[in-house]
Amino acid sequence: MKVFGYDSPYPATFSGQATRPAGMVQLAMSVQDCKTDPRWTSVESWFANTTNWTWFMTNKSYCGYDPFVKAMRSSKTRTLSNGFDWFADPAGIARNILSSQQAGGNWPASQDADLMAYGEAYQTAWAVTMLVQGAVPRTLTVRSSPAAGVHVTGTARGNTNYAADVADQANANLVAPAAASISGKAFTFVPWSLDSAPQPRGQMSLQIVMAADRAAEAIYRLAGDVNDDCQVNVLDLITIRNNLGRNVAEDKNWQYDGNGDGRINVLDLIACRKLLGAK
Ligand SMILES: [Ca+2]
Ligand SMILES: [Ca+2]
Repeated sequence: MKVFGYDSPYPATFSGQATRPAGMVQLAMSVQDCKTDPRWTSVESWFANTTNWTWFMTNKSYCGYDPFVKAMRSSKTRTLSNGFDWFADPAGIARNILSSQQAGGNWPASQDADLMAYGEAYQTAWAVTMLVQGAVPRTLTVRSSPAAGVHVTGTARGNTNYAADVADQANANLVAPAAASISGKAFTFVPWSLDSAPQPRGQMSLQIVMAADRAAEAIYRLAGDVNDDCQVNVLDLITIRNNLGRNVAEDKNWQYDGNGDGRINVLDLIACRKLLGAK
């Protein structure tokens, strides 16, 4: 049987459990949108079939599991097209591998004729690698507004805008600089926004539990620029006027409190007027 050019002396169904995922690894590494490639979808749907999956699990062929884990991880496939969590589901690969672990912590030698001679150490190394690497990493998207180009430090550091891979369930930390120069203008950090929820003002360090893909945005302000157009002009005065008396704790009203005294009143209009012309 040939799958993606692999040839095998084994019967079709047996060889497919290693050649199918090995082909998926190649697709994940060499085709940009591999998940829409018909070669991928045909093989993926094979694994998404419960009967095939049960057969795959029953065989306990780590020679097949290993490329499958690599294919899923490199393509960031957390669940198959039938919604099945191939790693963490009770019928998934993680518990299947763990169910073979022996009291001493090791795994028994493979029952595959070709691999048996390599013994317990070989199978144990393979099992541990799959358990550690199998969980698909989460994506942390980090942006800054009103413009990109801010250097964020912490465990998931980078220059905005960027996306970082973080291990599933791990903690990530982002630290925004208090001041940033964007297109030659001096901006001041205000708050982080995490998954669109504003965080405390002035808190530059953000702790994130990566139990899902998450999105953080560092929000900066040019003093006086309340409508986010990177200029301070009459439109900002009008915007403040339209929000006079509003509660600063609600929504994004804090941005109209230019002098930071917790109220939106005429003093903020005066403060903004002094900044007119700043760019
Ligand atoms: Ca403005
Ligand atoms: Ca105020």
